[in-house]
Amino acid sequence: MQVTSTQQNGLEIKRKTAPDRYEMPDFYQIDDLLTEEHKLIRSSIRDFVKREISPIIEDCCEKAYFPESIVPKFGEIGAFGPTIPVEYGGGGLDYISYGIIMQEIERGDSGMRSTASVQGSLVMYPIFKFGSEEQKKKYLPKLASGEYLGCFGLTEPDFGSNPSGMVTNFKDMGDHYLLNGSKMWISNSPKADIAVVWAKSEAGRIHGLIVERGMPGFTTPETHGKWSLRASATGELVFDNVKVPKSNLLPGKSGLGAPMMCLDSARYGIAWGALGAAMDCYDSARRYAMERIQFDKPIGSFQLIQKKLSEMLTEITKAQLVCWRLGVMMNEGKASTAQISLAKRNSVAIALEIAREARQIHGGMGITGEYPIMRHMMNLESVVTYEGTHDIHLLILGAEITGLAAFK
Ligand code: TGC
Ligand code: FAD
Repeated sequence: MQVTSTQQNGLEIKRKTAPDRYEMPDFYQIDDLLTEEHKLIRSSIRDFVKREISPIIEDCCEKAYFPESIVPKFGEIGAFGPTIPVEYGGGGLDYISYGIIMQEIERGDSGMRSTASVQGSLVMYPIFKFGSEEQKKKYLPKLASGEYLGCFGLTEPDFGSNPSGMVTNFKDMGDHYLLNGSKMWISNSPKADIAVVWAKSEAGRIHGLIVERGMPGFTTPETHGKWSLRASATGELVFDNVKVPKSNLLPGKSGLGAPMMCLDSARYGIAWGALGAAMDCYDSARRYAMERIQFDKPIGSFQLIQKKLSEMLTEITKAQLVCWRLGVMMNEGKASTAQISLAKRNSVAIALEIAREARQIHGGMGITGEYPIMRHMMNLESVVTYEGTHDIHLLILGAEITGLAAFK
């Protein structure tokens, strides 16, 4: 394999020239359920990932480096806000297209998908859904093109699974709001131009506010030492008497339901995305099983390896059908939060299990950056926790089944 290098922000980033040989499994011919436009979108995003992400991603993860230059490129290929109407710079596409885009990007890397899904579902979506016309015109086209990068601040140091307890708050000062508090574990925060921040009013009601980089008292310290999502920039949002113009409050909806609606959209994207990571692990394991010779035979000829591959394909096929059907319901506007929880929880759980089995099939090579397995596995440890943990989604389903919420 040949390796060349480029300088990015003073850091040497290596670019592998070995081809990315990914082929997607489609055992139940789910392609027949897609339109020509869906397939065209998929092939263009797949080409982009093979060209722009696969050659650098292992090195970026090794160096814990967020390749910021990907942001305008995501804008160019329409990865930001695919479902937002064209008049605001979005793609005007359906939810299946959105799912496909997230799947192809996360096939490359979960951290890269985080960058895209936070921008689309957690920054552009709330501005589109709850913002004033002036806010939509001001921010959405710049977010769609990648001129602006955004982040979403819901989680706080003491309030993760229980966001309704948040303490970040704002006071009405007559001609502006005064924002205080902090958010933690925020994807994109160290590089973001704007943050959609959820905070309580003096009446204790949750509202969304758009906070811009450069507002005095607003800082975004980076979180270091992550062994997961290493190519994604994660950080805090700290508000120390930040003066936020009144025109930056999202007027359309208040209460926890507003950020939860954004999470419905983002969790849907993750259901497709994590499946992309699972398919990349399966594809690599299948190929390795046919190429690796032990006891004078390809290891793929042994029953135990075939069992692993067969079980992987079974879970992938089931999850593909769940995601596709959920996409159809999203398009019809009838997918419920619990239906989305089932898909997010299932895709991430099967992806983690497939990554672990694929790691075994690759033997010792599976722990190296020659193959994508360990990187996907470590990334998925974040994906199983963010946007609602594995157990929180189980409880959302439990509440749907019984009518009894077991959170508190
Ligand atoms: P609960 O009493 O159930 O609800 C409070 C109010 O919110 C409303 N609501 C919804 N409305 C619309 N859509 C939804 N999906 C809604 N879910 C809830 C609900 O109707 C109620 O309204 P109202 O008017 O009656 O007050 O709330 P709870 O406090 O009991 O909490 C429920 C729980 C635990 C399910 C929920 O809070 C939860 O999902 N917790 C997990 C938190 C989470 O997912 N955080 C994600 C942070 S963002 C992130 O991780 C980004 S990672 C990005 C990346 O890099 O990809
Ligand atoms: P906790 O809520 O403290 O949970 C700890 C454990 O307790 C979990 O196993 C959980 O399932 C369990 N638990 C909690 N409550 C219950 C209960 N009622 N019943 C049973 N078990 C329970 N947040 C944002 O707002 N924006 C972002 O962009 C963002 N990006 C992130 C990026 C990364 C890399 C990570 C790791 C997190 C990110 N998050 C973000 C935060 C993420 O959403 C939270 O980590 C997640 O919601 C869980 O909160 P917590 O970490 O505080 O865990």
